[in-house]
Amino acid sequence: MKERLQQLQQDALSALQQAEDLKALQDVRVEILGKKGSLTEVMKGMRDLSAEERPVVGSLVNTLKKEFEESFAARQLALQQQDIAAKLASEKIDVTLPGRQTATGSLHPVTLVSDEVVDIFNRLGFAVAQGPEIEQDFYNFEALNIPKDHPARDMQDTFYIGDERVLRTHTSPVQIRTMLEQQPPVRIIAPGTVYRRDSDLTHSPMFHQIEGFLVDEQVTFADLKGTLVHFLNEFFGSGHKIRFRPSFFPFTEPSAEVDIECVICNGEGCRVCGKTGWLEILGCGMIDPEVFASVNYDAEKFNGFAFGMGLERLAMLKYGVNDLRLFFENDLRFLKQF
Ligand code: 2NM
Repeated sequence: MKERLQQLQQDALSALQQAEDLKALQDVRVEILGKKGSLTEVMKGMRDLSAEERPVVGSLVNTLKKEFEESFAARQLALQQQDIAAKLASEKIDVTLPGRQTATGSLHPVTLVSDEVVDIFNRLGFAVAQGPEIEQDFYNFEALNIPKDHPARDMQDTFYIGDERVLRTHTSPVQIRTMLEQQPPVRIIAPGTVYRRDSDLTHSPMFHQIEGFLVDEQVTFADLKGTLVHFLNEFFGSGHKIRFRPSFFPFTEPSAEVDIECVICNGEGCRVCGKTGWLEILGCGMIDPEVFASVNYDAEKFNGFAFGMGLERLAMLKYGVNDLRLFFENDLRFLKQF
């Protein structure tokens, strides 16, 4: 009996050692100590033993059982640690690997140029103003001293929405709205999308403008000149000659167009400047008293200047883009370069 038990124990302990995982280990335990386990069967059989044998076998069974439990616990711990080690090894990450690049997108070149122009004028005390793209005839034309028979009002040039409303053809209606809401002194810069019925290699029916104006007492053409020369030196870098040519706009008097020495060929003459050495860059002038009358400003007390320019044109010159259509096609190979 004693030998049989010792053999059983030896087999049980070696089965524990051979169990490869926790499940197999548990199976060994059931085989030995389960309801029909081999040691359990021995304990059941103790009934049939004699009174002298029973305590001897009982004590031996208890010792063996304790030994088995200890062995089991040790093996269990070893297998658990083995599991944790395997898990740690398989889940190991190299924190020094570079992260995955996320696609962040970038700003459109027209936005970049708009932001830069706004920034320059912000530093001069101009605030940004915006207005609707669908505009009433009054704000887009009437208040700007553009008469009823003016060619700019023609169906050929302007997108009409009914009789009274248009897609704004410039951002000047923003200035009218501002003047109707605020008394001088005012300094405003208005970037935005505008629309004209024009579509060819060098014209898009939707494009972008930035216009600005200043109204105060005692504003002179010298203030206009100083402001715009400062702007052009900031935007294109100083060192380019700048000239003011007389011009005409219904909403300014006197009016001028401003040219800058070609920033591509430095005045030598090239394709971009049409061999003239000069680039037309903006329009400007002293705000016409008729405009002040439309917004109920006292033209005897106040005067001011205004200016406007095309953002696509600025972007073409700044970034050396030679085809206007690139700004509207949204080809990522183009946009990714900014
Ligand atoms: C230009 C050229 C000259 C202009 C005038 C006004 C307003 F509303 F104050 F009268 N806003 N913008 C203006 C003047 C715009 O763009 C070529």
